[in-house]
Amino acid sequence: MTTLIDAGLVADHNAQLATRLEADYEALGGMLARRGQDIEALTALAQRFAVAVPSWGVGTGGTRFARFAGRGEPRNVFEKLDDCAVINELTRATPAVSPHFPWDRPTDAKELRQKADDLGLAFDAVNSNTFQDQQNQEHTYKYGSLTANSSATRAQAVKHNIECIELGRELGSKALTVWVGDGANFPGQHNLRGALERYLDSMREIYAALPDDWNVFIEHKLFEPAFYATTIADWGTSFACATALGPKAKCLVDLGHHAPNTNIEMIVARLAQFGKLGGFHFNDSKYGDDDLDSGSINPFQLFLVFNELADAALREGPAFKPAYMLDQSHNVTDPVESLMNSAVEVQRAYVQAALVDRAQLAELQESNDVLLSAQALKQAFRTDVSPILAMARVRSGGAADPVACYRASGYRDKVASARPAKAGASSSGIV
Ligand SMILES: [Mn+2]
Repeated sequence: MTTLIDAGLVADHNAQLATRLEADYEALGGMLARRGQDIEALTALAQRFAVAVPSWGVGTGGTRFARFAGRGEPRNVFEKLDDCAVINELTRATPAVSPHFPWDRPTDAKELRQKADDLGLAFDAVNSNTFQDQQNQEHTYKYGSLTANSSATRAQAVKHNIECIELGRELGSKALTVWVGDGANFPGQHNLRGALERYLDSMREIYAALPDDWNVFIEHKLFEPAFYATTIADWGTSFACATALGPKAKCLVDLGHHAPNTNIEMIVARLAQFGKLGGFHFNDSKYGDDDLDSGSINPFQLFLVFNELADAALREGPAFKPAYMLDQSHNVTDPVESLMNSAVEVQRAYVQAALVDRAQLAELQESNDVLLSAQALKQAFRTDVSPILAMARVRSGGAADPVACYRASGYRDKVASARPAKAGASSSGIV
């Protein structure tokens, strides 16, 4: 197995912070014990947490106005995997990568899987792409892909998705995420109902190609690039389609793909209740599909999502396993740093949600004690679980402070010289 950050450097880094971390951990442990909670159990829980990194997230992102390249950006999927491995080595919370085709299409899938194995990484859901045209593509997606009026275009889009399943199989993935930008920019541009009927017809063909142990995740998004009517715009449409397709079809919740102020945790509760919560694309937003770092704008919302997930896990048992993935665009930060921080922020929300005494909360709700019910959640959210997260990382072989350790490693400088800039090579996307 290859490690990209020197184990001795990580050990020295952790040794330097050990006294401080142990003191903080002991103090937090004492406070939690007075609340009847066992810090060791919470640390073990944190160690089991995992969120997948998007392959496209390690390149610098951009907007429709411009993209400002970063230093040492990965130029191909192998270099993307290296960056993903660094994130996992230091956080020990991101053991899987979610690849995107055709951006990450390998010439040899076996070689790519071996490379991932060697770095201690696995592959999570594969993502198809019919929202842009590829070189030498016969039919354009300008007017839609899975919903296109042209049957030849639809067939091409279906075929691409089936190829993604085949590639995913070779990589050990178990799910396909489908997001389409299909829709209309003008009233009258297309038939609203007809477009969704065509979508379902196309998806039925993709669904039929799924192996027995696979799922397909339907990702909805309110708007962009279709600014008048997006075909799969909301969780209701996603739920209706997943239901129409069958048990292997589930809904994917991207936190940025909702109208402002939407109660996302309630959507999570609904989808979990009806067995259709497939997974997440975690990120944060202020206005729309901003793809900002998880927890950077509204950490309370992230906590409330995990509060619903903790409730669902209690009700559904071990079978309840939604896929956790990050989906972000890092335009002004080092993507490795942003992804490490983001993984930790999602893990933080997961641990904070575990602090809620669910039996006590149920009693407070039962007796209509509104104030103390709300306070029970707030107390968990306000608890700084950073020492638990740091201890979990150290015990799993990661870094007490991943960003500090990463900077000390000089990894970015090393890849900046090893990977000279190559125009248009990053294939960073915002989905
Ligand atoms: Mn997404």
